[in-house]
Amino acid sequence: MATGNVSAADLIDLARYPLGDLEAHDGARLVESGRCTIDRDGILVLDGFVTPDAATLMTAEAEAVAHEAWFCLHRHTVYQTPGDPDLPADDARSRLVKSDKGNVAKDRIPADGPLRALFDWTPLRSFLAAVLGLHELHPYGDPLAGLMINVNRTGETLGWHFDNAEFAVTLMLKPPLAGGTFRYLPGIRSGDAAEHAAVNRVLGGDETGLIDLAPPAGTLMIFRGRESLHCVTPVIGPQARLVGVLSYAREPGRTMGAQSQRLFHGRVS
Ligand SMILES: O=C(O)CCC(=O)C(=O)O
Ligand SMILES: [Fe+2]
Repeated sequence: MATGNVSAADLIDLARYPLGDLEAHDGARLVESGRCTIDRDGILVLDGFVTPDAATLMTAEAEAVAHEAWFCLHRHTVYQTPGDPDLPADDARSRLVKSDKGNVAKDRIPADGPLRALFDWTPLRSFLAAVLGLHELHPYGDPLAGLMINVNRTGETLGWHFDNAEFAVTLMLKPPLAGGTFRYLPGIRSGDAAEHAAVNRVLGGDETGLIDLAPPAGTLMIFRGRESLHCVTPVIGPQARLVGVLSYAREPGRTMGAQSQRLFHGRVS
């Protein structure tokens, strides 16, 4: 497979995931079952979404730019806020966790490479909108955060949190040798005391109901991250965990703002 100007249609296992024609029988069935799964579980895990050859290509691309990652240690509540000093220290809304944020920004990912081809591919957006029950989706307009590669090195972790975005799309590019597990507690965002109690239980170390995923390279995940508490456990071993993060929104031109860019990328676009 050539590396320059790749076509996304050549990257995806279209026999298994017929994204090219969602109106046709097989495409419609894929959408229907994907939608049911997301509605039930808050997550859709598509293993082998990209072909083994494409996964090899994408892993190599990610490894080649991983040194461009910006790293920062971020302390935050599960709601991704700095914490509220007026609340008791044991309140779910003020307890702090830490995240080792490391990511390669979109403008450091080759514009003619496979990850970018997948991100830009219109049928992928149509598929995501269909399984999420949304009218249409647009790629983030942010020149840094629209597409990223999350990099977690040994000992690094993403603390428990709810996403700000209503859903997240990730592609595993390189799993670590051990650790680096994506861990989540489905559907606890009730907005009331039950939610806060559930958050406190998880932060206190209670593992009841937690689901662990450690997928191989080439697995696509579509996740309602605003509804489910989730984290990435510490990476173990010398191999960094590399995950592509594809960001889309209901409206065109969504950006992050200079403050977030400075915090998560160390610069402003
Ligand atoms: O790296 C992952 O698998 C998930 C990352 C995540 O939860 C996030 O970036 O908000
Ligand atoms: Fe998240």
